[in-house]
Amino acid sequence: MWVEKFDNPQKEIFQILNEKGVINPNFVDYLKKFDSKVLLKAYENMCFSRIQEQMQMELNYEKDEKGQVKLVNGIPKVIGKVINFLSSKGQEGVEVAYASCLRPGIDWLVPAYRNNAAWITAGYPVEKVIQYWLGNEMGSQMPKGVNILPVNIPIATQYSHATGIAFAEKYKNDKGIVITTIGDGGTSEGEFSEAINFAAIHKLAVVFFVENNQWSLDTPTTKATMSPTFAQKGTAFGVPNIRVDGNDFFSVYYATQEAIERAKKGNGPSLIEAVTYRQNAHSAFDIKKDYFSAEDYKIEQEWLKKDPIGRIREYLKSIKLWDDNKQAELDKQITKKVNDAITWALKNENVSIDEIFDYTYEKLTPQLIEQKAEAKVFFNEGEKK
Ligand SMILES: Cc1ncc(C[n+]2csc(CCOP(=O)(O)OP(=O)(O)O)c2C)c(N)n1
Ligand SMILES: [Mg+2]
Repeated sequence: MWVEKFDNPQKEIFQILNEKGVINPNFVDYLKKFDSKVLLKAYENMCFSRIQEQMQMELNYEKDEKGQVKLVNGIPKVIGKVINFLSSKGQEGVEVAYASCLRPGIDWLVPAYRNNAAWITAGYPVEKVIQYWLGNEMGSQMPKGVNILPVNIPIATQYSHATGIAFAEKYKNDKGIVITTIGDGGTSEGEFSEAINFAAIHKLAVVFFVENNQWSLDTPTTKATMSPTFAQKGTAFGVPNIRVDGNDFFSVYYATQEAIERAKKGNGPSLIEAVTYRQNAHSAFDIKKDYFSAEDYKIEQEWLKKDPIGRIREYLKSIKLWDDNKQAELDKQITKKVNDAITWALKNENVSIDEIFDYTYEKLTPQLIEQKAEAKVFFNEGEKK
């Protein structure tokens, strides 16, 4: 019976450099010719994102007199300095790879909320990223020419924004392509399907990513869908799709370039499922222990061996592009840059009361005028009487 034969031929995961450092024999030449500048920059971005995330997260922890993070039952004590943060640790391989393919000022990145590594790579200034997570929405204001949409909390709406931008690019005869990304859980939202379908019908230049990091908050992927893969969801919309190893920078980079070429020729969107792993808890306020079973912790150990940064570092060392001295120097530079960014963000942490009230309506309503005055008194921003 045809129904029983139903399966996805692409259940297999495309890899160029696997977790043991073995190169796919069909791609030996591809790696040999890979631009070392692009590769080193990508590696730096991965390291940057990981160090920055850790330093930023530490703003949220209470520390003792010696500067050590205070632990309660083995978990850092949170003080709530950061409104929230959703870490891309473990997903740097996929995020840096697709963001490295964007042409600054031409193409668009339409992210979700867990895309720090992609933001940094695509040119979101780190001090603005930190300012946003400290609670000042001015952090979402991109410098001119940086085509990144703000952090997007309502799941899947970014897919529609991406399709809309690609439609506008086509309408205006512009040349930008759009990369957007969603989590595995996000594929259950209606907008996931609506956006892909519309983009397929109009042959829009969008590359749709699914970052399958095995978890949707506390729900494992196995409970999120009955599809054998997320990639095959594209088949229903007539959209070419592939499942790649999201911890292998090269396979993601290669697949993205192919999808971009397709889009540039006017052949429409593609869907790439990057199979990866969320190494941190869901967010700055989430505790894995509350829902992880002993088996989940075991599986996690296996994933940690596939870490995207370690894998690329070993490869770079094997081709003599990297060593421990270079790493120490890079870590030092990143730490300094992040420290400077944190200092700036802390100085620019507070948004003014005017900013909060002034931009929804052209003219403030009488109620808002009253509320603004009250807020100014409450927050001591009013004129001193
Ligand atoms: C429309 C909408 N519904 C629910 C939520 C609450 N929520 C925040 S994160 C999350 C899980 C998402 O998991 P996934 O799509 O796999 O992304 P990940 O966090 O793993 O990157 C949910 C349900 C939300 N932000 N937006
Ligand atoms: Mg997920």
